[in-house]
Amino acid sequence: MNNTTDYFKIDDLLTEEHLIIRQSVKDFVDKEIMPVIDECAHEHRDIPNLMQKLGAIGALGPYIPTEYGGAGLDQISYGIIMQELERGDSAVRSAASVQSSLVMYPIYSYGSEEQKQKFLPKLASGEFIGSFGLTEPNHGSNPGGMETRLSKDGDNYRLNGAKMWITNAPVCNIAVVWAKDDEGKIRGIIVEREMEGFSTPETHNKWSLRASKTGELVFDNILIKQENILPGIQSLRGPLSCLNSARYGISWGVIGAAIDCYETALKYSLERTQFGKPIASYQLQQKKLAEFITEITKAQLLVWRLGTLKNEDKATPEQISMAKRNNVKMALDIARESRQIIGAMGIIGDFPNMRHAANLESVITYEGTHDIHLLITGADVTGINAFV
Ligand code: TGC
Ligand code: FAD
Repeated sequence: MNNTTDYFKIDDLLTEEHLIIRQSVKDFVDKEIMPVIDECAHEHRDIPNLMQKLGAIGALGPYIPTEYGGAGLDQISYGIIMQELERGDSAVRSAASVQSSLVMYPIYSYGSEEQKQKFLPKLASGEFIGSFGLTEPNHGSNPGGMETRLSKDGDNYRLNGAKMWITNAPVCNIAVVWAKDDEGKIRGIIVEREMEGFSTPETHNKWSLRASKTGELVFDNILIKQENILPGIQSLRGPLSCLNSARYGISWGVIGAAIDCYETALKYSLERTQFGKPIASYQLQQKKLAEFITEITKAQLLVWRLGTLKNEDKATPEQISMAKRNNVKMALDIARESRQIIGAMGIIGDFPNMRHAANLESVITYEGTHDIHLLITGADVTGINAFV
């Protein structure tokens, strides 16, 4: 019997440091997340002090240099951390990936030295929670059409507009917001909680990512000084480069959710007896389990190779799109199918499969929908852009 989830000995491709990081994040998730996640998701509330706890284990900005409070780790370490966090819940990985890739990364890549010193250490420790505002009510897949405006006002600027579906909006201290200036160029702005005209209404009634807060960012003529504008970027390339990093993390993260579903279903199928035999002895159930571990293994190899390319700064956005698309669908399919193995028990919170499946319905939509990533691959292989 070989019931490992390291079926192709991919651990042999990892360093001693990678394995230590994985074990320590696994221990954190087992101790801090697993005991509370079902209740938090049921009650639609955050995991207590999650950001400070993630900061304490180095999960916020793992690849940001240590001089700015990050952990200075490589891209495979970042992926491994995301995988272990999402084994607990996509909301936990979401919190870490928004903070790391969508808030710290743009400040680190495009911010002034003052902005880096002011914000990065507080974001790395979890003292500050950040959010990322790209999506708008009328512009989801097509962020280039954004209506939020940054208009010149004497020596300063005014910010008007609204963002929607924003992870951690209701609880953020700062938001990295993308808006068009008077020349139509896309600028990155650091909006601070206490700025007059800034509000963040919460989005209620979610059936997915229930242990994570989602909301709007509303800008009512907010006064923005030059010191809050990222000087290093004036194009859609800015937010899309952040998405490359977050999508990469997701392509690792969802493997964690898939592994949790697979392990739960495998154990249940060996223990549950029907017609006098464990259900694991029936071919239909074995087919499902065999396919789960096959798909998990393929996904693991894909992200290991992608992480290696990313460490060498050779990963293309199109490769990242392919990995995000493939791995999220893989995890969602496993979550849905594995829930069936658990029968009626699978619909209650004692088992994680339905919670993961519901979460993954968001993951397959955010950071570029399943269709959009397919079109990115389609454009790459044909040279023809099908978006427009
Ligand atoms: P297009 O004309 O192709 O490009 C505009 C400029 O951007 C550059 N570019 C990229 N740069 C870096 N990385 C990428 N992946 C890039 N893709 C394009 C491009 O070179 C160009 O640069 P420049 O310098 O010439 O101006 O843009 P388009 O308007 O046709 O749109 C392309 C498209 C559809 C692929 C893109 O807009 C897209 O990916 N749409 C999906 C939107 C999306 O993913 N939104 C995510 C919002 S954030 C979120 O969901 C967070 S969830 C967080 C959580 O809780 O975990
Ligand atoms: P639409 O763009 O309206 O798409 C609807 C459907 O049309 C999709 O199936 C799509 O694939 C399809 N479609 C669109 N265009 C095309 C085309 N050209 N060809 C073929 N099919 C097409 N955004 C942020 O900026 N920051 C966040 O922190 C954030 N967090 C999120 C958290 C959650 C829980 C969720 C659910 C979303 C979050 N988002 C965030 C928003 C997310 O990125 C968008 O929902 C996503 O980009 C899709 O946009 P949309 O929902 O407007 O769908």
